[in-house]
Amino acid sequence: MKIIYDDGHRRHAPPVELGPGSFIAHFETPDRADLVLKMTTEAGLGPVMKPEDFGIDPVLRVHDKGYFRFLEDAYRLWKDEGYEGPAIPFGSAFKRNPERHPTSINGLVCHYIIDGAAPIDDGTYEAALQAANVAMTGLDLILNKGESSAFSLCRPPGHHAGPDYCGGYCYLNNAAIAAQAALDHGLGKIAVLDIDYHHGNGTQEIFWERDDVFFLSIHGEPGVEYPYFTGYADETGEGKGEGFNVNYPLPHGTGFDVWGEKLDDALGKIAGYGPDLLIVSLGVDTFKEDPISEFKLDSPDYRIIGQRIAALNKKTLFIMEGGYAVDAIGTNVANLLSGFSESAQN
Ligand code: Q9C
Ligand code: ZN
Repeated sequence: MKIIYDDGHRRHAPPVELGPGSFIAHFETPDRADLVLKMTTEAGLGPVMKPEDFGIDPVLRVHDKGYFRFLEDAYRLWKDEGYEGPAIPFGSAFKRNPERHPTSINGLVCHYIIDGAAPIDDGTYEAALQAANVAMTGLDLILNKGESSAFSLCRPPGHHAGPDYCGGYCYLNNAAIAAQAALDHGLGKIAVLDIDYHHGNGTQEIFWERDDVFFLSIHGEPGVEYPYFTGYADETGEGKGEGFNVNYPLPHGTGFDVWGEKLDDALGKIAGYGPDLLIVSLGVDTFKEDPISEFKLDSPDYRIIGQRIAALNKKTLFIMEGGYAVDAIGTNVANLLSGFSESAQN
């Protein structure tokens, strides 16, 4: 399985995020991607190739132009204002009117960044756009170059980014951008399976009223877990999208016995939908030793997850999302992709 990677992701390395009661070291570090690359290639996956440039058009099919321009300009405007450190909001525009845009940089930061875990630093825009290109390059391999699967080693991740906001370490929704591009290419139906520990609120929102993208997510209960506002089981989509959004919220402490049952249920629903392409939002923060998460999956479990996904026998694009126990993150991703590759029928 080809791996798409470029070390330009290192340009995004905010020193801090807002933790409870104080600033803390940013969990979403460059060495995450380095470890995933090391362990996947050592496991015999690859070859590794660089992303191609697909420009900003596929991004603007998913994201609001005003938001995208903000992402591009924010750090410069922030520095011009004389601030030290990355741009982090001190307020929330939770009652914002999308027709009204603040004009000051602080106003814009509070309008477009929904929480303290998406600092915008020097290089954030460039890295986020590159991650979207990493996703698009993986898609291109499947659509145009005869590959049946690919691993887009995106960093920063994307699934918390909505149409016009960033949050939770995410700036551009790499999985959503690839899904929309696949439809624009002519595919009819896409399934997005989100197995990151956190609910993929951004992907859910982007495709909420759509029946051509079926979104399924297994994650920590939003009552006690980030992002705290979506991920409940009764969120099923609206309009044409009714029934094409499925959430599996699970309590802290969930192990592979219960998690695996939800995976099987999700895979059964995906098989019934019959997508032309499966996109996996691949977070491994479900690992028992993840520093910010509360599920109890173990390293060998990831191989089984890969095997079960392979049994669907669909073209599959893996997009890297979260996972923070840096020593194990590489092993867990390598196990999942190895399990998939060993079991894949083509
Ligand atoms: N004390 C992803 O996994 N809250 N994002 C962190 C740390 C934000 C997770 C709290 C979690 C965002 C892509
Ligand atoms: Zn996560």
